[in-house]
Amino acid sequence: MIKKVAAIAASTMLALTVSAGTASARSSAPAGIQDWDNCKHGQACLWQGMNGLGGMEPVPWCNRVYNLSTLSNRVSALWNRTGGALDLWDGFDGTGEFLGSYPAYGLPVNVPVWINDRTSSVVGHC
Ligand SMILES: [Ca+2]
Repeated sequence: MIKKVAAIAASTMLALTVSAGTASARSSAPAGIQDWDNCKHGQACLWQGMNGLGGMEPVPWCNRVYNLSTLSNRVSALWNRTGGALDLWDGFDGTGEFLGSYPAYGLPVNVPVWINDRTSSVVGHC
């Protein structure tokens, strides 16, 4: 039992180390690129985990309000590869607190800490 706990702790530490390394050196290191690249050009994608890890959900855009289901209150990273800005909202149907807007053809990013796990709907502009 103790060995199992130690192994889990060790693997968690490793995951955190790898994650932090990916965040700081993403532009030059290939690690994690395959996760971001699940999002295709022309899509706006949301991830449950930071650095493009975990469950991904592409969202519709072009003047669409889209309510998240499984990723509601779980979004930690996004990549807007569409031709319009992507707005994040705390509530459903583009209501509640406005959490931020991400420009067209932007970079893959982790959302700021203050909005982590808060997005419940998105509005993709044309
Ligand atoms: Ca929310």
